[in-house]
Amino acid sequence: MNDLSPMGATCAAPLPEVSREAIAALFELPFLDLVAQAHAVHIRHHPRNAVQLSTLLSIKTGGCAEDCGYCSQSAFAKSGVKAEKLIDADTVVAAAREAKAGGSSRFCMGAAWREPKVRDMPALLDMVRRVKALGLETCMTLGMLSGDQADALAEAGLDYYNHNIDTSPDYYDRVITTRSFQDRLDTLDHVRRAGMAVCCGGILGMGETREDRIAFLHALAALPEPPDSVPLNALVPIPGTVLGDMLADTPLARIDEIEFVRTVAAARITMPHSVVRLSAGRESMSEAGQALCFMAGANSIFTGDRLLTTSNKGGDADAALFAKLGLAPSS
Ligand code: SAM
Ligand code: DTB
Ligand code: SF4
Repeated sequence: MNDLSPMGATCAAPLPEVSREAIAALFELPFLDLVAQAHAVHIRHHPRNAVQLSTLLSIKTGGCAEDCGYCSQSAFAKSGVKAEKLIDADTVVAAAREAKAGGSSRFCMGAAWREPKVRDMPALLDMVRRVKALGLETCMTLGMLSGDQADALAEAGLDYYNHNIDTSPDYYDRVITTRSFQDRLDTLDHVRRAGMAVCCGGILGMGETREDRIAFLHALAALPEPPDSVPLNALVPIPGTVLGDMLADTPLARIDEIEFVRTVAAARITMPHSVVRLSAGRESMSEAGQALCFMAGANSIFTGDRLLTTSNKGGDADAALFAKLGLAPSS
C-alpha cells in the first residue's frame, strides 16, 4: 500500500510513480475522505499545526516581454502597471529586514523579466548575499535561467528558485505563447542541477478543466524530482489582462473554493514531502476555506500586505487567523 491507497496507509519505501488515473481517482473521492487522507499524509511527513511564512518583493516591476494571460506585468496587458527599473539593493535589504521582523523565514524577490540579462547579474548576486546575511532563506523568480546563471545564483547563496509550469501541458498554450512548456522544464533542470531547491506550481481558476488540474499535478509529480515547494495560486483577476477580463465576463469560470481545497489535498498526497504554499488569491478566500487548505496539507503562505502588483491578506489578518486556528509559524 502507498499514500495513494484509499486508506492512506504508511509506506516506508519510495513512492511509486503517481499515474494520472490515480490522481483522477483522488479528485473523485468524497470530499471529507479526500481531506482526511491528505491530512494523514501531511502529519506523517510534516510538523503539525505549523505554517511557513514567506514575504514577496517585486524588485523589477512591469514591462515584461512575455504574454502570460494572467499577468499585470506583461507589456501586452492594459493593466496600468508601469515598467520600472531594477530597484537598488539597499531598498531590497530594508524590505527583507522588515519581513524578518514580521515573522517571515523566507524572502522572495520577483522580477518581471523573460530572463535576467548579463548586466543584471552582479546586482542580483549582491541582493542574494545581503538578504542571506540577515539570516533569511532566499528565493528569486526572474524568468528563464541559463545553466551558468543558475550556478552563479546558487554560489551566491540563493536557496530557492521559483519558476512555475502554471497549468497542464495541454492548457499551457492557451495562457502563454511567448515561451513553451519545455522552456520552463529546461530552467527547472538548470535550477536543480545548480543545487538550489525548486519552487514550482501554478494557477487554478484560469478556465482550465479538472482534467487540466489533474494533468498539472501529474506534470509536477513527474518531474525528475518533485518540487521542494509547490505554490498553488488562485487566479487574481486583474482588469486589463486577458484572463482577468475573461473572468469578468464569465464569473463561473472562477475556481470554486471546494475544488481549490481538493487540488491542495491531491497535491499533498501526490507530493508528500513537498511544502505546499497557499499563494495568490488568499485575499478572496474565506477563513474557513483557508483552514480547509491547511487541513488538506497546505503548510506555507505569503504573508505581508503585498504580493507583486496586488494586495495580500497578510500581517494582522494572518496573525488573527493563526490564533483562531492554533497555528504557529515554522521555519
Ligand atoms: N517573471 C517571472 C516568471 O514568470 O517566472 C517571475 C514572476 S511571475 C509574476 C511568478 C508567478 O506568479 C507566475 O508564474 C504565476 O504563476 C503567478 N502569478 C502571476 N500573476 C498572477 C495572478 N494574476 N494570479 C495568480 N497568480 C499569478
Ligand atoms: C507564485 O507562484 N506566486 C507568487 C510568486 N510565485 C512569485 C506571485 C503571485 C503574483 C500575484 C499577482 C501580482 O501580485 O501581481
Ligand atoms: Fe513576465 Fe512573469 Fe508576468 Fe509572465 S508572469 S508576463 S514572465 S512577469
